[in-house]
Amino acid sequence: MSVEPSHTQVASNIMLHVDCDCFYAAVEMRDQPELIDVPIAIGIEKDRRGIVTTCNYPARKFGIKSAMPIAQARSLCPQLTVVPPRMLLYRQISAQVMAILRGYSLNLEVVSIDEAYMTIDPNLNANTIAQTIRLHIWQQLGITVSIGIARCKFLAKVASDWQKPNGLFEITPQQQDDFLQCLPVRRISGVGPTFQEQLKQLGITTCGDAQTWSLAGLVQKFGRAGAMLYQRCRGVDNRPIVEYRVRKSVSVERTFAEDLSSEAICINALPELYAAWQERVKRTNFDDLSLTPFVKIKFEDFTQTTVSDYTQSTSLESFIQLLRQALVRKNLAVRLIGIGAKKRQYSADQLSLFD
Ligand code: TTP
Ligand code: MG
Repeated sequence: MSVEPSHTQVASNIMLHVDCDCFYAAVEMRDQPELIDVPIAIGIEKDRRGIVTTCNYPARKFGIKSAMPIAQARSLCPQLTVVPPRMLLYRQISAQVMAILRGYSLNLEVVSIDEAYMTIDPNLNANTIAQTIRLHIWQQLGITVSIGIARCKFLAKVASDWQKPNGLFEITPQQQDDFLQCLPVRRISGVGPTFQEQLKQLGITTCGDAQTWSLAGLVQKFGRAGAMLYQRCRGVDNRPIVEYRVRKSVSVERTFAEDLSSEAICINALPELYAAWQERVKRTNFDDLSLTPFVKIKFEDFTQTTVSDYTQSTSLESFIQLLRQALVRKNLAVRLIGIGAKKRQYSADQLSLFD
């Protein structure tokens, strides 16, 4: 059966990806303008193990990044100003950003504290709307956002990053093919360092390179990830806007000032983490019976491992048992312990019972 293209077909919606620029740092610079032109990082420096949550663009020039130990950031930039985070304020501003966005489209998906996808009517001028949104957020909240415009989520996200900070970039349907030819595959979310390396071995570094591969070839090499790559490198991404996300896990973690050097010391650290985790669970709608507990540890060499067991309950004893299993995987001191629980996976049939 052949399918004739329909000329009356309604053009699909235009996708916008909105992402605040150096979000936590932007809020601090707004409130303390003397920080605008100096390198700053947001984090807690009270012990040697603090981590950079984010940093402003002057700090990025020194190579400082999110998730880097503050000590390392300081060695890259001795004059770095470290500002403690004000999470409550960031959450409030995040809610205000999202409220502004909802004024422009009700089809909105909040992806993280500073990022959302939204669709707009194809008959409207996306560029004008995006500029209006950027100005609106700047005037009302005093922070800048970057916006990407494209025909799907993946390209809209690439586009919002393209001219960061304070940028606006559109990939029009006419430009899309040329844009993809040169786009590095590492820009596709899901193509991490290991996958990138495997692709490089095959001579694939850009989406254009990947397009020369057949679906069967990519699937044979990489399974589902190969099928995803086949689609994305052609600009195909049918993921819709998901307005309400269901929280799938609740966890807490702690990086210790000194590495924990024995099993007993690690176990001693658990009750405090467990209490913090229970507090967090109380604030969500998690039902104890549907949870699978897990423990994550990061060793002194920065490798990490996670153990979970759906047959276990979420009692402190269960977490201790999981922690023991994780610890035997490497004979190294422990830098970080995280505990948490995730919702059990149900089949589609079972899920419909809860609609
Ligand atoms: P991002 O949007 O990833 O980063 P950003 O807004 O700071 O910078 P960019 O201009 O590149 O978008 O994350 C949003 C916020 O989430 C960030 O301001 C701080 C927080 N965050 C962490 O706490 N830890 C992390 O590892 C990352 C990546 C972000
Ligand atoms: Mg951001």
